[in-house]
Parts: sequence; C-alpha cells; structure tokens
Amino acid sequence: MSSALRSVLRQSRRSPFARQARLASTSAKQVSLKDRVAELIPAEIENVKATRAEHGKKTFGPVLVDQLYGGMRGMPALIWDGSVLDAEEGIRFRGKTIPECQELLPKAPGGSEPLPEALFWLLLTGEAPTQEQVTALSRDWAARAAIPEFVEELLDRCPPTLHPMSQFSLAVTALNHDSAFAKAYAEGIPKKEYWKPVFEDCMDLIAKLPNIAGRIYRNVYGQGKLPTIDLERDYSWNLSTLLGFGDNANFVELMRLYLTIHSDHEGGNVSAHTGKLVGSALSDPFLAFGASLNGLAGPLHGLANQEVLLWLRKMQSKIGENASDEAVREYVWSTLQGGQVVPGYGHAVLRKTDPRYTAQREFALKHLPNDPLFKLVGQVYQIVPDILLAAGKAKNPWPNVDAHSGVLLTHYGLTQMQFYTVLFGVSRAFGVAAQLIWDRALGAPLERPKSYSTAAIQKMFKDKQ
Ligand code: FAM
Repeated sequence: MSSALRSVLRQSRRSPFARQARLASTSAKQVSLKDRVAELIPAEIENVKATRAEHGKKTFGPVLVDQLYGGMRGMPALIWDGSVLDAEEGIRFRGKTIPECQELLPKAPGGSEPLPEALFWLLLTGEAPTQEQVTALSRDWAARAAIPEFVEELLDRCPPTLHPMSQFSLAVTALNHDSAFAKAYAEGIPKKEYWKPVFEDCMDLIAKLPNIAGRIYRNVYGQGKLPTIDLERDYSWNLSTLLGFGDNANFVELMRLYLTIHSDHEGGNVSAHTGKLVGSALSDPFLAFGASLNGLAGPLHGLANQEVLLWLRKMQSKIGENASDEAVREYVWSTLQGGQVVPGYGHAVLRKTDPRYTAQREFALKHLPNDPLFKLVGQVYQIVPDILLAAGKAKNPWPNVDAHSGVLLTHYGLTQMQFYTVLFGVSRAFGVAAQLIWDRALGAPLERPKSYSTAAIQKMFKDKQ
C-alpha cells in the first residue's frame, strides 16, 4: 500500500463523520436507526464535498497495466466507510476490530457474543447502539420477517437438487416485487430522498432472510414444517429456530458471532462490490443483493466454506481420521499437484491469519475443544502455510474465514455443507445493505469504469520504454 493511500485511510478514521458520530452516541441514545441515519446524512454530505474539494484532483498511486489484467488487485477504486481491511491486521468495522466489537456491542441476556443487530447499527452509524435500540431493531426485523406467499411457493417448487445458493438468489430477487424504492422511483421520488425507501427495502431484506434460509433448509433436507418467528427474540435466535437449532444456546451464540464477522469485508470483495455496482444502476436492494449472492456462490469467494468441508471429508476418507502430520502433508501436496487450490487458505488482500478465523478458533476452544474435526482444522493450520510458501505461488499462505466456519456448524449438527454459503449470505446482507443506504444518501453515481483492448494497450506503449 502506498504511503499516500495509508494517509487517506488514516484521515478517514479521523473524519468529521466519525468524530461527530462518537459525540452523538451519548446524546441521542433512544433515537431509531432511521432517524439517526437521517441526522448523520447532512454532515456526511458536507464531509464528502470538502474531501473532494480539497483532494479531488490528487492522485494516489499509478495504475499498472498488470492490474487491468490482474483482477484490479490493489487498485484504489471505491469508497466505503463501513469497514476497512488492512492486509496485516484484518477487518475493522467502523474502526473497530472483531475483539473490540465483541467487547463493545450489546449482547443477548446471558450471551457473550455481539448481536448482529448491533453490528448493523454500527456499520450504518459508526456508533454502538444501546441495549434498548438493539431490542427495538430485533422487534422491527421480526415484524417484517414474513415473505410473500408466491416466494414461498417459488421455493417449494425448486427441485431439492438446485443448489441452496441458487434458490436463495431466486427468492431474494423475487422480493423486488414489493420494493418500496422501485415503487417510489416509478412515482418520481427526488434523488435526495432515495435513501429512505432504500432503507425500508434493506430492513425488509435483512428481516426476510431467516424465513428464506429456513425454508430452503427444510425443503432441501426434509426437516419438516417451518416454525413461526418469535417477535420477542433476537434475529439469530429466530434464524437458528427456523433451521431447527434454536434450543441449543451455544448454536445460537455461534450464529450471533457468525453473522457479525461475515457481514462486511470492505467494499472491494466480489459480493460487496457487486451489490454496490448493481445498486449504482438504481436497481433496488433486492436486485442488488440477489446479484451479490450470485457472486458469493463462487468457490473462490463464499462457496469456499462448503469446499473446505468437502476437502476435509475427502482427506479423512483418503488418509483416515487421526492421520499423521506426514499423511496430511502429502494430501495437501496432492491437492496442489492436482491443480486445485487449498480451500480456506489465501486471500486477495490479507497477508496474515484472518481475524475472522481466529475469532472462530477461539469460539471452538471455548465450546468444542475436543471435537475431532476441530482438531483436524488445527492440524491443517500447522501444515498448510509452510506448504503454500514452499509451493511459492500464493501471496498469502494463511487461513481465511472459510477455513473454520463449516467445522463449527458441523459440530452442532448442521452437516449439510451445500447450505453453508447461505448463512454467509444472510450475514453479507448486513454489509451490502449498509452500503446501499449510504450510497443513495450520498448520491453515489452510476459505476462505469473504462475497459481497454489489448491492442489499445500495445498501441499506447508502442514507442515508449
Ligand atoms: N491454494 C493453492 N493455490 C493458491 C491458493 C491456495 N489456497 N491461494 C492462492 N493460490 C494461487 C492462485 O491460484 C494463483 O495461482 P495462478 O498464478 O496459477 O493463477 C497464485 O497462487 C497467486 O494468487 P494470489 O495472488 O495469492 O491470490 P488471489 O488474490 O489471486 O486469489 C483467493 C485469492 C482467495 C481467490 C485464493 O487465495 C484462493 O483461491 N484461495 C482458496 C479459495 C478460498 O479460500 N477462497 C475464499 C476467500 C475468502 F476469504 C472469501 O472470499 N470468503
């Protein structure tokens, strides 16, 4: 990262938005989330204007031809204040690390993991909500949770062989039938008001995901009838209950952690960026997030959590349980020699062990230290980085979030690996929704980068060194 880019990132942590947000959090405790966002918007519009007036014509780093061919890796291209990813340190949500969020954010009674409702509040406002504000948000989402009958029927008619992520994306896209934003736009809503119906759509979107995920799970895996949402319980409890695990307090706690840490990973990853891109065409949040899900369903992105479990299971069937380090080493090499990636390892930005992996490892050490699959994941962690370094290709030999999540779900009996990315998707909606709300509030324009042909690149540099 260039020093100029570092200085921009440092400045963004000190932005008037962040300062104002911290001050406001003490004086406006019981305001609703929508009212609080409305209060923050004018100052943030001024902040963006001032930043553009002062720095708009400055450049921070060249664009290399290699970056055009190389998936734009490291190319500064987007603005998103909700979370920033540092290659060494990992993710910060509005400046807070995962352990800081675990400490700071409200929890369920008797629980020790943060409530994802609180994380959403933090992503949107930069503030930690009060317990009462979180409870109000849980109630609001529970009240909005029902999905239209035609979406239920759509899901019920999907063949169980259709991948759960495809079903998920179909259902989310179909929710656009009732989009408040699409309706308001058709009626001519002025641009500065866009964010309001987008906010309502985003709240509906997040609220309806447990019913969609639960229905897919029960349909595909024959788990019986879907229970109803409890208006007095938190989002993760309801999601767990719809999946059939609500009576296991540790599973519910796991869901709270899981939904918190998978929510957002700055703006450039495939699902976050796709949502932002599609939203920039003023497609409503259901269409935008449906597109995010299709990106998340790729094996190099969110599907990696399914791939990790498949890979571990294949390893066990090949070399047996309690295999020696030597046997695991050989298996890892055989994966690489077969031209495949080791799922759950490597990252486009991170250059250290993903703190989302560490948070899940700590959860496992607390709740399931003797689980055999957890032990295998720990053994793999001791072995894979050295092999990836020796193989000499991967820029980051360390584990990412997906190396751990499936093991925790399997421990509690959620063993259907093809479903794992759906849970990632439920969580990723929080980050994408927060981004869509702010993009419309700040009047973010249509995204339209410039593409070049190889012939144009060759011509451009023809007689230059
Ligand atoms: N196993 C084997 N080879 C790997 C590797 C891995 N885990 N990670 C990277 N490489 C290879 C990569 O395929 C590339 O090879 P080629 O030059 O032959 O194309 C080379 O190393 C350089 O890649 P890189 O620059 O280190 O990584 P990228 O930024 O191109 O890609 C990942 C990043 C995540 C796609 C890549 O590390 C990977 O395929 N990992 C395994 C899949 C995975 O776990 N994805 C989930 C990522 C996660 F955080 C998420 O999005 N949920």
